[in-house]
Amino acid sequence: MTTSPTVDTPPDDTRTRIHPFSRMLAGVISAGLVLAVGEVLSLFFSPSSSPFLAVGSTTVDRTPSWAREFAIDTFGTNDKVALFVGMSVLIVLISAVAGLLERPSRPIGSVILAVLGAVGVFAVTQRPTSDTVDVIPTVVGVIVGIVLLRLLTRALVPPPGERDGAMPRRKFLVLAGAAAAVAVAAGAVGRYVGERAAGLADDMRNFRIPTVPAGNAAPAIPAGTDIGVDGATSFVTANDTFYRIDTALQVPQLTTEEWQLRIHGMVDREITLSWDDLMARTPIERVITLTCVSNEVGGPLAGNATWVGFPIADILDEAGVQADADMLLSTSIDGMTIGTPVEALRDGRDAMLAVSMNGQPLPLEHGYPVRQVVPGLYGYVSATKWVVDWELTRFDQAQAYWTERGWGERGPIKTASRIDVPAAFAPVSPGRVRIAGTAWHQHVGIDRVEVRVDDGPWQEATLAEEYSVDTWRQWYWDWDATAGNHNVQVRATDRTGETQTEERTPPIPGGSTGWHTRTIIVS
Ligand SMILES: Nc1nc2c(c(=O)[nH]1)N[C@H]1C(S)=C(S)[C@@H](COP(=O)(O)O)O[C@H]1N2
Ligand SMILES: [Mo]
Repeated sequence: MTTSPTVDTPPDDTRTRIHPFSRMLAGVISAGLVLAVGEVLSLFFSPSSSPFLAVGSTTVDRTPSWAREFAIDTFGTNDKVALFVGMSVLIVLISAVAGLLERPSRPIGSVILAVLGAVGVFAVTQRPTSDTVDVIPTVVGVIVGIVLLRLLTRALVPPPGERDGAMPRRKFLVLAGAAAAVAVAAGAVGRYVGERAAGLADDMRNFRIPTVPAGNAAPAIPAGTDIGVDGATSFVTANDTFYRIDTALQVPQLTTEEWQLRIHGMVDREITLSWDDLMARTPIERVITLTCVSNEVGGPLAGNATWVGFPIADILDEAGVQADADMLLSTSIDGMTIGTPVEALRDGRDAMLAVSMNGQPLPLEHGYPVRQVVPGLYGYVSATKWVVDWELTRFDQAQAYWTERGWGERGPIKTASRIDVPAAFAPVSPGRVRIAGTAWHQHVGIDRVEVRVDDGPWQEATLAEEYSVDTWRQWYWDWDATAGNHNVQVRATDRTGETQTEERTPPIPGGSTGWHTRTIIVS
């Protein structure tokens, strides 16, 4: 025990000279909180925004080659571990000193933390892929850490008039304990989630699209499937503009190694497919247009892509579907359930477990590593992304997610057509105007598209070349526009001869109906 200060010794500095161990602890815990806050916030930015990792990576980048060789020689494949241990020891030492030097009236320790933070900020800016905003996790972490250090240091000062004992004060212990617990928990969560993301990035980088035998390749896409009108829907939709619809607040992160598909229920044999099992099968390649039941008349929720995957029917045959099973209830890793009529999966159409979209692994948002694609059914009854479970069951025994919420049970696609060009409110001059758009009725086909202006006679539009009945069909029609406001309308007729109904119905429960109308101002 040191000499006790007298009541009239004013500066807290003297009094905080007690409890050196507690003060060092305060410094270390504060530095830990800086790192933990940085780690957690980095999840919302990029991996290179984690201060600890950024300092580590920048150190590696800047290590002279003799030191690097020394490290590899000495630590072998543990060189990364050695680096992190070394960094941790250094941080503990520096922050212990920071804690020791911090005084309520002389924030030397805070300045040391700020300097450590500056090193972190510098390291983040040195990362090849970092943005300016990536320094935010470090900066916020340092501010939180300094606030904690100041609070802890102040908690060690006994109130005026009170003689301090040998034990750190209770307020300090509670605060330090809580902060340490928060730092450890946050740091662990941050590291875990961050590592998962890094593992997934690796998995996607190493992903090999299965080689499709020549006989299973999709026919080449003829140039005539595109109509070449600026602003009109292109035949193939790029992955990054493909519509995305799902209930996932956070995109599921599932590696090929973690993925498996369990097939059970009304089957003769339960099967669990691993990624390798799936890859051992023979893939097919198909061009298929996907559409969403929630699409309003004229809406954007449709896209067309080249998919590589594995026929669902063959897998079902291996499991042996029992005669009275009429529903495949598929479940995704995030718990979405989708009920698909077994008939649609076994009637010869190209229903597939897709693993690739337009020559790329499935993008994460579109179901990496495995999703279903079924021509002719809306997505909500067929296109399960991140699919991991198949139960063969019956429509009178099971209900899928959207059916429980009032949507139709089976979801066959309705014929749809839409005007893309001229765009809404686009300035149009009198004279020849090319009106263009797309139309679809997957697995049935589009035979005719008609356009009319101001309730005049229907005029037949020119159709693009048909790729297959499973894809949409683009169209255009040339109009001699006169000045004024005009209503242009479109309707399509499918291969069965049925023309779209004029009756407007909302998307729920079975998809919207009605003719798409666009007002065009010609002046
Ligand atoms: N796991 C999961 N799969 C899902 C959904 C979902 O919410 N979760 N939505 C479905 C719906 S409603 C549609 S229209 C399609 C959309 O697929 P996309 O986002 O790849 O365009 O995915 C289907 N698959
Ligand atoms: Mo959908």
